[in-house]
Amino acid sequence: MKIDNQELLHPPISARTVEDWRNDFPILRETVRGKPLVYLDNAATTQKPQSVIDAEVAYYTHTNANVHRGVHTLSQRATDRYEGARSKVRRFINAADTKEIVFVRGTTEAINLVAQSYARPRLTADDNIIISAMEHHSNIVPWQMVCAQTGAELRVVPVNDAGEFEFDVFAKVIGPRTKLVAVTHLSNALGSITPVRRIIELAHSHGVPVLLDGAQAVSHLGIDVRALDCDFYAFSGHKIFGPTGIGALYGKEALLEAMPPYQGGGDMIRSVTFGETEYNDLPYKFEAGTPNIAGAIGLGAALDYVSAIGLDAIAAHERDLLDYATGLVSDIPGLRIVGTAQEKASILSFTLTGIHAHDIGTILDHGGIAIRAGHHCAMPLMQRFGLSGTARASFSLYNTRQEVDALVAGLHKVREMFKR
Ligand code: C6P
Repeated sequence: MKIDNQELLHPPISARTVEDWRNDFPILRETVRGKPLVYLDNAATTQKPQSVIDAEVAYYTHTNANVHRGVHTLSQRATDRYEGARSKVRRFINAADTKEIVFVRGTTEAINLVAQSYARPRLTADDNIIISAMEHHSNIVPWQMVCAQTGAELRVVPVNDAGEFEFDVFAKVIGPRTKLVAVTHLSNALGSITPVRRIIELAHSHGVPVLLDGAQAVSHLGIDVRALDCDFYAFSGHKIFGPTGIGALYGKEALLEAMPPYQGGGDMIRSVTFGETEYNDLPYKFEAGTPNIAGAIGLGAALDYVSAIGLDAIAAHERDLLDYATGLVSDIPGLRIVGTAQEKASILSFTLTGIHAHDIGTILDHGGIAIRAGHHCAMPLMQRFGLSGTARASFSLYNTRQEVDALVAGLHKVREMFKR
């Protein structure tokens, strides 16, 4: 099948049901240990609709060539598709220009890029960077590294017992020597939504730019980088139904323009002699080497898919699942929900008294139910709650109330097994 226009693959979705959405995802027909797969590990990675799989296959079947290099037809086609994907990312997050969209491997690489290219040249031993206590390691370690390189201080805004960002502390911690604020938009371990508008407003009143880690938020909350007025926004394609190994860094043009390249190599140059190199324009200055062309095209297809359904419809469905699951698990003796923020989305993290999270995950897997168990790459946050880890169910558009029922039945079974 030749696929030229992904938009044609999905009819307007308002009239479609969750059952239709499920049919778009072939992996949901898999069985695990003889049971229908119940996939509740969407915060780790989402499954891929057929249109994304088809887009990658179509690219390799009909278009594969390197980009920005060839005069031949295939190379021009590949370049058009790759740059078309960049336009889709721009539209999806409402950036002003495609110059502001840098393709990267994912959120992790995007944050490392900003740490090394924006922060490092600006930091001295008198400066500081602010993060929060609920950051993923990807939004902690790059800042620790750059602080070690420059002598700058890493300041951490605490979260309260519900897992909410302590804004009042933030207002005290930010100061004249703060060079950057980097916070998650939606916590992967708690589901808390960070008050990013207030954070950005306050940071900007101090002249401090803000990076948002949008790894989780991108598939649950509508992102409008211009309305948010954030300075950098990082996300991964695989968490929004796209392929692994591709993501995007949004940066305001003036900031990106002033930053040196992150890596050197082909495509990021305009001219090279042994004496010196003139760098390419944005965003290519930050895309050294052959990029993940198929991945970018797959990401474009994923964003088409989400846009056709509409994030409002997705969020409403996920809200229903989260409320339904929260109500049911609250009746399970010994179950404690970790993360009870007022503003929350799509993630249910919990512990069961006397039962290790890995045991919960393993027993549920025997029933075909996939959740994540452990520290969720947020070890300092686990320490804040005095835990080694939690069990985490995370919902997506294709999950159903029946699947939540299966999870709850599985948790009752876990308790029974540990009673003996
Ligand atoms: N969280 C989870 O199970 P990468 O690996 O670069 O695509 O994304 C890293 C990352 C950064 N920030 C947040 C808030 C995240 O949730 C993640 C990835 C997965 O929670 C895998 S550890």
